[in-house]
Amino acid sequence: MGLEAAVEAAAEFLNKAVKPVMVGGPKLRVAKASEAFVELADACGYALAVMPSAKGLVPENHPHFIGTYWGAVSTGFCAEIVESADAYFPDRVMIANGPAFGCVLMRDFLGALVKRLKQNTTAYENYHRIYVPEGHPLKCEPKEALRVNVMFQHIQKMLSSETAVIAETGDSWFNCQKLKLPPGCGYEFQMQYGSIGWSVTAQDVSTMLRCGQKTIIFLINNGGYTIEVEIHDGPYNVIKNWNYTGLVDAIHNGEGKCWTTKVHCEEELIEAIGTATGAKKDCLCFIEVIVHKDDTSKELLEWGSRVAAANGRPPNPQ
Ligand SMILES: Cc1ncc(C[n+]2csc(CCOP(=O)(O)OP(=O)(O)O)c2C)c(N)n1
Ligand SMILES: [Mg+2]
Repeated sequence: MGLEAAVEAAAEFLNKAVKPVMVGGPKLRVAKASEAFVELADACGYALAVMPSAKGLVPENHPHFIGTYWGAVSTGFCAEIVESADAYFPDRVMIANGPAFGCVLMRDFLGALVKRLKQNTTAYENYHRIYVPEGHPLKCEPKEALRVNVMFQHIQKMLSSETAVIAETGDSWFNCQKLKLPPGCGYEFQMQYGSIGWSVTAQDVSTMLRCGQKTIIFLINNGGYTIEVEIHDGPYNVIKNWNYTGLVDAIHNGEGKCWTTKVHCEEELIEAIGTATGAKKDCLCFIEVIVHKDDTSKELLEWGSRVAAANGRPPNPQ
């Protein structure tokens, strides 16, 4: 009865909306509701966005997919559509500011709505109208110092249904969010705590070698805590440079299959990826990518200045 009442109220509300949008969140994973979410999107035709922490749970090749909704650092044209929508699916069944319905499973709720919503493609059509495709980085000069956006073009080409991206905290947050995931490509991202090192630690490298894992690790050596630089800079953001490939070689110590290299330019990166996916594909491959200390994504600059402003506010009176 709870489900029926929730579906009834939601259908009535959404069928009156002018340009509703669906934004998938990370609870789709625990609710095992990704499929029901897509079936509903197919049935109602709403524009489909994803939260950064839910990347990988919503298919990016869906015909109505409009990108990642992340406030000011959303993918192009996505925030404008989401923020101009007049109806959203909330994370529990609460209709506008009105009644809330308990004891409803997300999967059941989405599945039941499939039969009740009228088609409404307005938000997607608006997105499609205003969308201008992204530019691509300029070609590199021979032996030019490697730029991060050039590197990510090559990582993009490595992705398939056989791969999963594990995005570390730092500027990789933003660069990995911009990857277009092909169907079936996994994605892991740590948003709530943003704990650095969560994606890989020295201990993990040792365990990966012991277990014969064939992970490819890109260590982006930009000489510092760049994400922190963009929030608040100080000498503590410069880190002592280690011989990172030497560190992995020491962990390897002749036991297990391991290959390491350092790259400085696009030519070396292409060669390293060729080796990691070819001759050394049965190894754990560790590629240290050396880039300029100020080579950041534009999203980090935008996000960093907003976090700095929020941190600099006087405290709220209690
Ligand atoms: C365990 C932990 N310590 C400290 C922080 C604060 N912090 C967030 S990002 C960051 C720096 C990340 O630097 P790096 O891994 O080099 O990535 P970059 O920003 O340079 O791409 C720090 C110190 C954190 N989030 N978690
Ligand atoms: Mg760094």
